[in-house]
Amino acid sequence: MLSVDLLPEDTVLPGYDRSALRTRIVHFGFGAFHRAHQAVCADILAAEHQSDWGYCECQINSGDLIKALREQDLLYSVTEKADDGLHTRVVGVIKEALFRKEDGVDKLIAAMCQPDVAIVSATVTEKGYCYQPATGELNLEHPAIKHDLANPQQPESLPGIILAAIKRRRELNLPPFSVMSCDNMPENGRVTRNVVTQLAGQQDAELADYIRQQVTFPSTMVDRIVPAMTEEALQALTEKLGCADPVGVECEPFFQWVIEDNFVNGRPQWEKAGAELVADVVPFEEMKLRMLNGSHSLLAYAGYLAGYEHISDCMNDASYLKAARSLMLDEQAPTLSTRGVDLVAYADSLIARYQNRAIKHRTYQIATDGTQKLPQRWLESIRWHLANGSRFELLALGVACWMRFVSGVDEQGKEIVINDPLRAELAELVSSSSEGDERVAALLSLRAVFGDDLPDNSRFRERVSHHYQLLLSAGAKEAVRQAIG
Ligand code: NAI
Ligand code: CS2
Repeated sequence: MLSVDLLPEDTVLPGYDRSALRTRIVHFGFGAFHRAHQAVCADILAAEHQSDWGYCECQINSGDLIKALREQDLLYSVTEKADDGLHTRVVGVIKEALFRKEDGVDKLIAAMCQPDVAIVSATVTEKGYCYQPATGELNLEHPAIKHDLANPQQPESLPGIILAAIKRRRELNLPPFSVMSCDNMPENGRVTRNVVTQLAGQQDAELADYIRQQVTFPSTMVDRIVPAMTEEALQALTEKLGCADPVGVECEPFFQWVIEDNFVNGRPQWEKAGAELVADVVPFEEMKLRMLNGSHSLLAYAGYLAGYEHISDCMNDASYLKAARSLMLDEQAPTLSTRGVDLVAYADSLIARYQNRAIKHRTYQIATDGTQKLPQRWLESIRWHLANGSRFELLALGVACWMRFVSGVDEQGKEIVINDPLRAELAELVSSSSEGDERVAALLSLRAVFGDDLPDNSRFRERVSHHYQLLLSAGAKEAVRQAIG
């Protein structure tokens, strides 16, 4: 358990009066990323700018971290790691912590109905929104959505729980809150608005209208590499801190947060802690999702297949480094609406971040949930190239590597455990197709991912098949080498 007295002397502790904080933000998804990003920003505001914006942290599924957090006075540590050293702070802005399975969903809804609450935010991974990745619309066939339509008082999906709180606040004559997604989706505010209003529309058209008119869903671009903590990383952290911190996280020093300034009920002065408040987040999101996350996914699938465990291991292979940079600059940058940003400098800064060997970011972690990630990271850019007649060899290689990965057997014949909400559909497509072109055609038929256009596009299919065949015959390292020409 975290014990503040045992921590190294240079640890930054919450030196402010924690009792002066109020629960003004309810956050869903107390994962590694939130702990090292939005919560740190709030902590800086409390420590340096007398902010009273405190958090209620909520977990919809698992509760272990919430239990551990409660045992250590709602405190945890964040350690920034660069090649040349460490920097630890203890975050003190959490006022409450709840999880549905123990506390019950009523408590989560009640937390959002406290008069002081002005913002509900989320980092629940892309799949938590129960949407169709290809369209950004609510997936009415999603089991949790089906459950919530049948049991609107006892919801279990993020859209259902937020909807119940909006409805309750309205009945209580309380002002609405803003709903802010901090997940890696394009126009994450629009996606969140879609799923919440579409779910409302299935039950109560008037409530759906109220949401459209009264609730805002600001979009955000979020960036900080925060790898999942492994047993080994937690053990090493214990040695560094002088005590265990099961809620502790490690991350890179880099931090970026671009927020659409569209809040109905006030917001913290995030700009004082380094965030950028803008009118339109789309150009920032596109740049980050395609250049950073797009290259991450290529390195994740091609790297995993080649036996590279971490992103920094991929950077030791000159072909992989070149492939990542070329994907960013030759295949993603031309598709962007971003203006006034030096994209070459941006690409170089991304490569430098990937080379941080102190950050153990597993390729397997980034390779999870591919069906939820491919559209925004690669497929929109591929559509752009198809329309413009330009080359997209590395993007096509990425799709082929994903197909090879979800086929479930690595280059040494070992099983790959697939972690993806469409795992069952993927397994069915793989087991009912023979290896080679038939497998490519089968996986392309997944319209929830590839939409209605790409499966029938012969140029796209041909380039993916080409790389897929090469992966089968020569392996990932050779396929990457050939793709960079
Ligand atoms: P994590 O695995 O540590 O946490 C995921 C969180 O989502 C957990 O709180 C989990 O309970 C919750 N969750 C998962 N499925 C859910 C569902 N169906 N319904 C409700 N809640 C669900 O992952 P981490 O690192 O915190 O990342 C979360 C998301 O944050 C990513 O998917 C991404 O969108 C975003 N992000 C992550 C970054 C990173 O480097 N880790 C950086 C930038 C954004
Ligand atoms: C990664 C991201 O897990 C993934 O899919 O690409 O979480 C990445 O680390 C962040 O977006 C960096 O900000």
